[in-house]
Amino acid sequence: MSGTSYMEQELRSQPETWRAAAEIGAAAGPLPKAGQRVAVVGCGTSWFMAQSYAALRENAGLGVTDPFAASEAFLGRARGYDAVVAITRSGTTTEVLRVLDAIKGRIPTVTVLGDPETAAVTLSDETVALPFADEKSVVQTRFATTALTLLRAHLGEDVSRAVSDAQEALTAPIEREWVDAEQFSFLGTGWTFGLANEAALKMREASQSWTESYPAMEYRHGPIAIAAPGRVTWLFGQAPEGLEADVVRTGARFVCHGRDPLADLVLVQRVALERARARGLDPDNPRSLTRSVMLETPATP
Ligand code: F1P
Repeated sequence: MSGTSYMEQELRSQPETWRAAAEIGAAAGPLPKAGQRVAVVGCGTSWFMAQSYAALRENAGLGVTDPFAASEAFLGRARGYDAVVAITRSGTTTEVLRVLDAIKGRIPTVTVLGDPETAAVTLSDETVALPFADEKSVVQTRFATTALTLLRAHLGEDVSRAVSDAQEALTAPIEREWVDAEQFSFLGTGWTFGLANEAALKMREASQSWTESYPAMEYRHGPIAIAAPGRVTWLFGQAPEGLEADVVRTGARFVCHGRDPLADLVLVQRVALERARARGLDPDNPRSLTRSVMLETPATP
């Protein structure tokens, strides 16, 4: 691989696209208001961003927020949702379109998307388009993190430290041990659990690596059995008491940085790229993956 893959160009633009999204998010827009009961849906990377947003919104006391994989969304009347947020880079993912179609006219929807010329726009009541964060690489990096930055800003967070930490994460050294490691377990708590899921998916998609992800406090309940020399346990955010010592005892490498956790995900994206290069893989065209999953059946069964 040359050093000019789309994935590399796109991931390097994140501080800029985050800044732009923060401005949009901070302005009043169609995103859910404080107090509304919200469901958030997406697939793959977009589902994991939904998980992070939901935890942030709930923890900020802004209202019930439930994340769902679009294919497993429970949006029945009894749940009383005031709004559904859909996240999709492509705007063409079948499961997301099916959800939008099924609840049209019943629950107000707002879709955060990369491509505004797609079916998701016609099926949504409102949209927030981030075309400047859309991507050519199949493997998503900047759209996902830019969408989450938009949502963080909309929740009232000051994301300026995240932006400067992302800048720093673009030049932080990548350790040889991370490129060569046999296995990664990514951990998080609260909103960083979604980031852990996304980090694990990124490594699988871009570099066919063996990765797992768990809520940090679940790790000792079985998954730590996988930790061993030559393997890495990477934690986003604050380490629960005693966890580092427990991991170090296994001989696995424990990694936990002080930068904003979303910026730490940028470093993992770079590690995924390096691992792809080391294995002669093209991260822009990963095995068995396409830009979006478009199933043959129409939106309405
Ligand atoms: C969602 C998604 C990607 C995944 C794969 C298939 O796309 O699941 O996260 O990497 O390429 O599509 P989207 O709905 O955000 O466009």
